[in-house]
Amino acid sequence: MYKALLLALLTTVAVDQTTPTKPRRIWLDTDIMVGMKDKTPREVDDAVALLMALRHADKVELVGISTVTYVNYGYDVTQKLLNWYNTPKGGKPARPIPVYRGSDTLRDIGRENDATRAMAAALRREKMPILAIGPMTNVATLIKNHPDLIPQIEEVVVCAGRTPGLPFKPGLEKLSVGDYNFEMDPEAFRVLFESGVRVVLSGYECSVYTLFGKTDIDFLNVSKRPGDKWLYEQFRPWQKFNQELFGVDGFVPWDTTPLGYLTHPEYFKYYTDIPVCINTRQSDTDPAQTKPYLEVSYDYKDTKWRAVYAYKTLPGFEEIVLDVLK
Ligand SMILES: [Ca+2]
Repeated sequence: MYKALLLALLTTVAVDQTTPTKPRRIWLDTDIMVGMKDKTPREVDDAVALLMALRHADKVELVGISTVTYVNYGYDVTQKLLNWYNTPKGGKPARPIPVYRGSDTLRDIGRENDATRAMAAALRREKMPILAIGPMTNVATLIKNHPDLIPQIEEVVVCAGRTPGLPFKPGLEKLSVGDYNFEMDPEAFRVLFESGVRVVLSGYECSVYTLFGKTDIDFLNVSKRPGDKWLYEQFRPWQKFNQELFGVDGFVPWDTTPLGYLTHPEYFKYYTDIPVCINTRQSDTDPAQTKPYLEVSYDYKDTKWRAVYAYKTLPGFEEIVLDVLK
């Protein structure tokens, strides 16, 4: 009996080794701004997500990359990172990944750009998911101008959304921050949800306890690998700026959880088929104003919008993210 079981296990292992699963082909739409010169350091998480996608090329294959906001800077810095990190693997030459500029203003849903044209062309060739880790403007234009392609979009995986009343207070909870990708272009999210395409929300709630601390990036500073030193010089000021704002010397790599849904879905807890609403009330970042909130709850009865909502990552996911830079 025992022998038979062991044999069965060995057979299973042998089968698994001979049938490697093919990477899922995905489109990446990003507001990457790592290293952009400004009054303060700028967000670095899109860069970590890009590197994580390249690192896990056995799980996801980037068909194309498009930029949204700061599109010229985003285009240049993406090319720079691809030159450093999209390198030959296992003797195979790196497949070039095309990069396209999208909406710069976020006020132009419906106006075609290089990104939306390229996304439409790619979707005409094959079905795939869109990983959209910035504001949703490019995706909304794609949906609005090419409704025939909606069935080709397997799902849109987004870094946004919250459960009702959840404050966004990273670190020592000293300061509220907005739901940036949503608040930059709420109308684009309306277009997305109205289209009926499958939407996965993986934002603040499931990302906030993943942290790149100082010691997690120290090795970049002494690495001989091209690119690492440059990354260190962008990441370290961002960590210090986070300490000023939120009291913790480190940064949350927000955009890695929507990517993680595609690379390591088993590490997430989800609410599936959960109703979604946009609710307007007093702003938690500027109490003199009102603002829209993108919220999910099974209590919402008067909405047709639905999503998969990732609310938690399991132990082990943080290790996977921290390993990306090593
Ligand atoms: Ca982003």
